[in-house]
Amino acid sequence: MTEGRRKRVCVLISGRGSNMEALIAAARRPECPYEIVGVISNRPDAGGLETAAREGIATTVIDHRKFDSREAFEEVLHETLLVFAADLVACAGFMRIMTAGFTSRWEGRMLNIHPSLLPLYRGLHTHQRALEDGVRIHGCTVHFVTADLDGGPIIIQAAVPVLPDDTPDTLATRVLRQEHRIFPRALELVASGRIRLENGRTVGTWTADPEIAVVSPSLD
Ligand code: NHR
Ligand code: GAR
Repeated sequence: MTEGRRKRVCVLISGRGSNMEALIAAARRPECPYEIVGVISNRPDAGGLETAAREGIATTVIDHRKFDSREAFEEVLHETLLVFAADLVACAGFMRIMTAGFTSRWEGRMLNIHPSLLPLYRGLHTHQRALEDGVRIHGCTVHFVTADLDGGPIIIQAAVPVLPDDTPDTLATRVLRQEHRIFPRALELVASGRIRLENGRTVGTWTADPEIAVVSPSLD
């Protein structure tokens, strides 16, 4: 990845693609260190495909059901990423578990947005599980993708309160607003080289306001 030019990003989706839209919106700023060069969906009916096409971004469908194995699907996925000359891969609601063979080829260059404060609630149905546990703070995480499902090194997190009348849907909506803020930021940090994966850890420089806290329930 040479310095100076914008890093080429491919976005992997399986559905609606609202996180993909947030990444596209951030990339419109001239100072953004990345550009979205392609969107790949494993589902032909993913709503995000239309949105991407409307934005003038190249889209490709790789229907996993047409392959005999995960490896055969991933081989075509890998080749497609090479055709797009992707520097970085952003998994934005991408719902296929990837094998170690594939993740190792993109290690340090592939990010995922996950709807929980990892390492809590890896996997699926995160909002329902958080409500069942009665946690008062929930959130989302962007991490590097490794073979360890939802276990790769963390890049950025955002926390939100859980409210008494929350359902999985209302909680998902609150978390999703924060996903749209932190995913573009994480991609910028990696694309600019400020943050990187090294020896299995996220290293680099970042700042955070040490006075900020999400307190739930409120103290007043
Ligand atoms: N693959 C690896 N190796 N590592 C990660 O960290 C990954 C990954 C693939 C996807 C996203 C993840 C999430 O953020 C992700 C992270 C799908 C499933 C799943 O069970 C689990 C976690 C995630 C995504 N998928 C089913 C499967 O058999 C299919 C479910 C469906 O199609 O609806 O692949 O939560
Ligand atoms: C997002 O909430 C994302 O965090 C989650 O799916 C939603 C996709 O929404 N990802 C996973 O659950 C990965 N297993 P989007 O398509 O509108 O971005």
